[in-house]
Amino acid sequence: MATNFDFSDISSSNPIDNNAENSALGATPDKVKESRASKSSIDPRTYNVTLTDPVSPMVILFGPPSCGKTMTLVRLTRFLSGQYDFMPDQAFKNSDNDEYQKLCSNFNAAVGSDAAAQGTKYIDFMLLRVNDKTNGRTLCQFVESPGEFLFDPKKPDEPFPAYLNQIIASNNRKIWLVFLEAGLSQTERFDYVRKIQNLKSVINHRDKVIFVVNKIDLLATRSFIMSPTEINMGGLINYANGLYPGLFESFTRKGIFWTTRCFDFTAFQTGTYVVSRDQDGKEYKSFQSGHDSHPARLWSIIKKRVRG
Ligand SMILES: Nc1nc2c(ncn2[C@@H]2O[C@H](COP(=O)(O)OP(=O)(O)OP(=O)(O)O)[C@@H](O)[C@H]2O)c(=O)[nH]1
Ligand SMILES: [Mg+2]
Repeated sequence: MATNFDFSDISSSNPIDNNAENSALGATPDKVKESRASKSSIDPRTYNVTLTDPVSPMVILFGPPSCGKTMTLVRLTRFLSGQYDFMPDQAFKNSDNDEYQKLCSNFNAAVGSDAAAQGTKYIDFMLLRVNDKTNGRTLCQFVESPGEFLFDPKKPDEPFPAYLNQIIASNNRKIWLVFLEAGLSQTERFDYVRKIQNLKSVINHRDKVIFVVNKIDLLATRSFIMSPTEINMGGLINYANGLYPGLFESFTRKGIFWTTRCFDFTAFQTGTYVVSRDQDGKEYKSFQSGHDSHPARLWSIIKKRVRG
């Protein structure tokens, strides 16, 4: 996990995408430049957060480092920016935390930039309210944090961090977006299954779980894409079941004559990543959004679960 935001190296010379999506988000070079921040001194393992909204459902992104949690949030924010305002909650962390305040002020600019992938180092620990533009109401709140505090493959038995326990203990309804990563080794995947089962044992039985196979465009899962709008979900869930034995079974209820799956399952692609160089010849990862069908599919599941 990187806690510092080093957008500054690229922001001054890197052109901001000029598409409608980005301008809707207000991404200007100046705003991106403002997104500079110093290294954080917070230890999220013991850090206590402030949850100011005890009512709106929470959507918690859960997964190992680099599985694509932040970029999923970036992609959803871009996709939904016409309909919803994404408002970082300033009170989530200490109000005197400069870095977090800068992140809150400049979140939309960072999300709109083609260097957004670079900025995930910065957009890594936050609470984001999703407000309906028509009436200002908060539909849900996304919780985003570094994967190493959720499941660190090197320390699979680490207890959950303080902020996650606070969230678990809160009265808000919760929707867990659990990322499945084909890139983990077999041992890591087995450890991750145990971790998710551990999570299941501490969360409310009414909480919803959505399994998300991200990076569907990678070689291992590409064959399940029939067309940009059509995924072979049956094939993909069998494949994921083979990678993560016992996982779906723990979220399935069985009677003599019936079987009920207590989870949703979907595929996702945040976008494409191309290594580019800025005017100074410095390398950065340029991000272009993937097909809209991915955020549309995921959002329709989240919205359904948010509504109960
Ligand atoms: N091919 C491909 N790569 C992806 C996709 N989504 C994310 N990635 C890659 O994964 C990297 C990490 O994505 P992040 O969103 O920062 O991952 P994260 O889960 O937030 O990681 P931590 O914050 O460290 O826990 C990106 O920089 C991309 O290189 C995808 O849909 N397809
Ligand atoms: Mg992240």
